[in-house]
Amino acid sequence: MRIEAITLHHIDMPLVAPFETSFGRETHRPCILVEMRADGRTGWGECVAGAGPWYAYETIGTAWHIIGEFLAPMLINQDIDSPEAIVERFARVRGHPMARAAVEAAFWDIFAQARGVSLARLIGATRQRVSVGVSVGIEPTLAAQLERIAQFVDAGYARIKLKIKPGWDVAVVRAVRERWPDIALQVDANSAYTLADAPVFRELDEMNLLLIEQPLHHEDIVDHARLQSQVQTPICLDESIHSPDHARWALDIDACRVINIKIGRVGGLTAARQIHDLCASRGVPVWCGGMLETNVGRAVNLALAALPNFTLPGDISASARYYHHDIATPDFVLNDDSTITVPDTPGTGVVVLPERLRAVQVREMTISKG
Ligand code: OSB
Ligand code: MG
Repeated sequence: MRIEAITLHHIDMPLVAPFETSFGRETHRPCILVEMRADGRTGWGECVAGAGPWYAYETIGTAWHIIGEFLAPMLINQDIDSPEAIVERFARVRGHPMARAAVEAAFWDIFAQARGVSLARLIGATRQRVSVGVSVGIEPTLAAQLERIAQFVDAGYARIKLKIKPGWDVAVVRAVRERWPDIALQVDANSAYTLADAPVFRELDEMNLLLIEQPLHHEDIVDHARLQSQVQTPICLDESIHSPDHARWALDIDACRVINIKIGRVGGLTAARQIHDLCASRGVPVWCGGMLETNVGRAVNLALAALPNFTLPGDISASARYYHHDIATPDFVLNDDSTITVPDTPGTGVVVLPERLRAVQVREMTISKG
């Protein structure tokens, strides 16, 4: 397939409700959509880099630069016949996984369309519906936090993830456990603690949590291994895992017993699938993380989460939990059994709506030959 043009769309989407983590509070989510044209087909990929370098060092600005100046020019007017060929061409790029992943995703969309199959089927998905939960942001008061969780439980989410930070942890989790003694519950610290906080995690260890996500430094695996040796609850790494090698290193030293796989953070769907396979071979469960994606990114997350070793519920909530008017259709809805149905039409299974896109677009740039 000859890649003719790549257009970047920087958009800014107002969230249905503010989302607060240990690194900050967000009311809007900007992202870059990558539109790729090849052989008369159009594929779309979503870049999950944020407004600022808080969750990761990549931002809208760095991704715009890296895709526009380096990644897109490596592909324009080239014959690319598989996603692996893209991975090979990008292999000499250090870092910038979110930028690489977005371009690779756009190609996967075209590649699946050309074969007339859904992305999920193409990558080896084994289920039609995937179990999902909801990642609940930090609220200003405990009462508001409990109310917010109650809304999601009432909406049918069977797994709740609480964001924690120093001063907003044990007491909050205890209150949630008292109100919902049996609900599947996990916490995510987004790197807000150090090993000196081990006593906090020993207390959380008594609260029947599915896992404790990324308690320590975003680049650390050594201290995570030390903490894992002190608690029974599985530690799950998010921020620390940027590639299949990172996953292997972390598992080799027992730094975690679960991995949150995010396609953007690990540099693409190919790498995400490799981490899935590695974890499966070692009996380590994985789940699909989320980055408040639009339906473009969510569709790819659903295809990934349909692979067999995604045995824990993903952070893939219904479209309406994020945006009033998504830029792509159809919207994803929550089924009665806290699952979301995996798209089964050719490609990623979603279609971008040009007028919706225009309404939220900040800037646009096309890279093409001549
Ligand atoms: O740590 O998993 C995280 C959103 C932005 C950045 C980091 C994280 C998150 C989430 C949101 O938890 C999950 C979702 O998309 O529903
Ligand atoms: Mg996380």
